[in-house]
Amino acid sequence: MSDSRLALARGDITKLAIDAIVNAANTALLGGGGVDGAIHRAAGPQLLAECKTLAGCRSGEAKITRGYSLPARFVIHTVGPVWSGGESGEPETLANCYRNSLQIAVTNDLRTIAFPAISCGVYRYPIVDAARIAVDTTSEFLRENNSVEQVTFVVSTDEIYAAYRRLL
Ligand code: AR6
Repeated sequence: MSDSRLALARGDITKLAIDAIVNAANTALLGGGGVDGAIHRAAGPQLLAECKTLAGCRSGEAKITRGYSLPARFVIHTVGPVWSGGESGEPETLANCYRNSLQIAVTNDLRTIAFPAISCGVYRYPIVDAARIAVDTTSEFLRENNSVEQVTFVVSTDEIYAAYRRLL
C-alpha cells in the first residue's frame, strides 16, 4: 500500500505551480538537455546566473535555487548516476538523489515537491529499477518526515508511467 502523499502524473514538470521541482542536472549545474534544458528555458537566464554561484554538484547530492520565471518557487538540482552496468554504486547514488532532495525540501520548509525520472533519459538508468528506487526511497523518507505534504512523480513516457503505476 503506497503512501497517500505520493502522486503520479504525466506531463511537463516545468508547468507545476508547487513549492519545488527537482532538476535532473549534471555536475556542472550549468544546464543541458532533457528536463534540465526545459527547466532552464522556462525559468529564464537568472536561473543559470544563480547556478553559476553554486560551484557544481556531486552525483547523488542536491542544491537549491529560486525558480525565477517558473511557476514553482524553487528548483532543487540533483545529479543522478550515469548507468554503467550497476556495479559502480548507481543504485546508492540514485537513492541519495531522492533522499538529499527531500531533505533540502524539509530544511527549507517546502511542502509540495515534484521529481522527474532522474537518470532515466540521457543517463540510461533501467527504468523499472529506477522507478523502484524512486518510490522506495521516497516512501521511506516520508515515513520519518511529516512536513512534506505531497511528492509527485512527473514522467514523460508511457513506459516510465507504467513502471511507476505498478508501484503506486
Ligand atoms: N518534464 C518531465 N520529465 C521530462 C521533461 C519535462 N519537461 N523533459 C524530459 N523529461 P534526462 P538524466 C524526462 O535526460 O537521464 C541533461 O542533459 C525524460 O524523458 O532529462 O538524469 C542534464 O544536463 C526522462 O524520462 O535526465 C544531464 O547532463 C527524464 O526526464 C543529463 O541530461 C530524465 O531524463 C541527465 O540525464
